[in-house]
Amino acid sequence: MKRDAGMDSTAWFETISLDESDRFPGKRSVYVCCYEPAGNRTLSGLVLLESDELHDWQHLEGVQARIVPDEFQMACELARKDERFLAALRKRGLEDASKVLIESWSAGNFGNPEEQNRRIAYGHCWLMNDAGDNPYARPIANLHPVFDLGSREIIRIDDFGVVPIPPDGGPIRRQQQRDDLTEISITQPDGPSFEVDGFHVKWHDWELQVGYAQRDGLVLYDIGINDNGRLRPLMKRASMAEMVVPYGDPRAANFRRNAFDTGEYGIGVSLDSLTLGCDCLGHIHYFDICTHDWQGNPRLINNAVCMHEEDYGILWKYSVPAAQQTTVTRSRRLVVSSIATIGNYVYGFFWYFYLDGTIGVEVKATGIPFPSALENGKASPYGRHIGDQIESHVHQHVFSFRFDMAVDGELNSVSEMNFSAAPSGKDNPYGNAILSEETRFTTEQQAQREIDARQSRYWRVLNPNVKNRYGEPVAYKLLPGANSFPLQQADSSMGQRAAFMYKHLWVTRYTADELYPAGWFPNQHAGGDGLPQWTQADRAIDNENIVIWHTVNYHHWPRPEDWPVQPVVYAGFHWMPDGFFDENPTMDVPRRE
Ligand SMILES: [Cu+2]
Repeated sequence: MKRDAGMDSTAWFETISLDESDRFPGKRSVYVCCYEPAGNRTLSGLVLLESDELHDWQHLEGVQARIVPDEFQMACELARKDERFLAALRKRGLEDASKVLIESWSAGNFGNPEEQNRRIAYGHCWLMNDAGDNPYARPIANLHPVFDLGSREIIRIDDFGVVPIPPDGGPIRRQQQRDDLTEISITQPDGPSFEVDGFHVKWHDWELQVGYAQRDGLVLYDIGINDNGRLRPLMKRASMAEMVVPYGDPRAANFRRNAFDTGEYGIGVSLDSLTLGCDCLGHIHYFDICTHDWQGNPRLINNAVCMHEEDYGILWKYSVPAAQQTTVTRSRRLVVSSIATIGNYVYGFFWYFYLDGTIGVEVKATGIPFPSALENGKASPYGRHIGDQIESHVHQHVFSFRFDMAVDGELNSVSEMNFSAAPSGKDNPYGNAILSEETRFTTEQQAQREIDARQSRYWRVLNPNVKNRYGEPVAYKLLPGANSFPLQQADSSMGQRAAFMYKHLWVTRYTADELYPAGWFPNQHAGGDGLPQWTQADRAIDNENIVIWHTVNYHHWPRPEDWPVQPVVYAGFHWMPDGFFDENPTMDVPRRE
């Protein structure tokens, strides 16, 4: 394959994955992306599996493939042998480079001429703790080897001055563990309520297909719900399509930290193998995922996706006091999840399907917050003192979720709901009137919107061609959860590269290859690709095949309680039926009296 594609033997595979381009309908084809170090070339194309033919194979000028795990390892080893780096370590009293972890983070694009037309990665360094269970325990501030991952060399060492290395805070794994928490075991004596056929899942009224992409990680296809014997589609494809974590410290090289974990590294390649009783509890169905290593050989991730049912408290309840009668039903949800470890951080991506037609989307963030060393014994204005001589800087975790919608069919529309207090006056004599306003979007540029809690704002995806019992178009609403606003200047390098984060809602007309909101190749990209570029066409989106993009921003001002390991924090939102059904669809759920 490498020879046919005009590459030398050093070329490695960034991605071999399902081709979702519609280029060859009805045929099995895969998308392939390679990087050839010798020529610093990124190449991509499609391979037809039956005939082994290569199509659209091209060298992508000025583009850098994602950074793969092997490059992390290679860069770490390069630095440990580099005389300039070892000298910088000695300046800090460090003799043993094997105890130093060097991670090659994406470098961004800040216009540095020395970094143009090369495959640059920016190093961050830590000294491991003596117990060996925290490689990030002791940050080595201000020391950054700058790598050319293509030519496999260190082009320079950025050293902004010695900062004392924080003391060893001891092991994370404490010897003394409490014994007053009794065991919780979850059993389903009759087995689970779901049926699995390969990757196809049926549960309650729900049907969906579990899928995978190397960038997105978990992808759900063909989500639909059975309603009186009719399978009603909702979404053709749903995934977390991009995420970026910009940090807010402008000093030394700290402005560099803004990883696009999806587009620059890949959530899918970083999925954990999950363990029963640890990651998941109850009656679990695991899906194994087959991906590949950088030589193109298959690599199996066992237990990459976990699926199970969870009791979720009460579903609905009412009482008739006169008859001394109370009726309650129990809620439960189907949970489909995966967890990715990317360097110091760990992200869980959880999809919840509820009996009442609600879909919950939740990110669980944990791991080790990025630690830096205190310079003068005090936290900087951009960080918070969270450990002995350790601060962690303010940052945001910004996620872009992509939904190829199909609410009761392919043609959908989108509207925005806003609520406001009516002005006092003749029509509002008691000052209590609440006005509702629904605005339907007709083109892409109208549909770039922000959250607004003051107006209880949410968005509806409706199908104008299908009406409910009351003559309204059937709809699902996108209800934002806790969210935030980006605090990077929009004209900054970071702001332009992650322009998607300035709007919480984007709507685009479906185009097969528009999968990633910061473009296909964000690594070292100068910015402007993806959503801002596509939506310049301002395509029609009313009663069209449309895609919804929702941005979730988790603002993180670290706490002492986030050290040495951060308890899970949550960010997410819900899709809820909103006139999709004619009444509460759970009236047949067994009641308890
Ligand atoms: Cu954080």
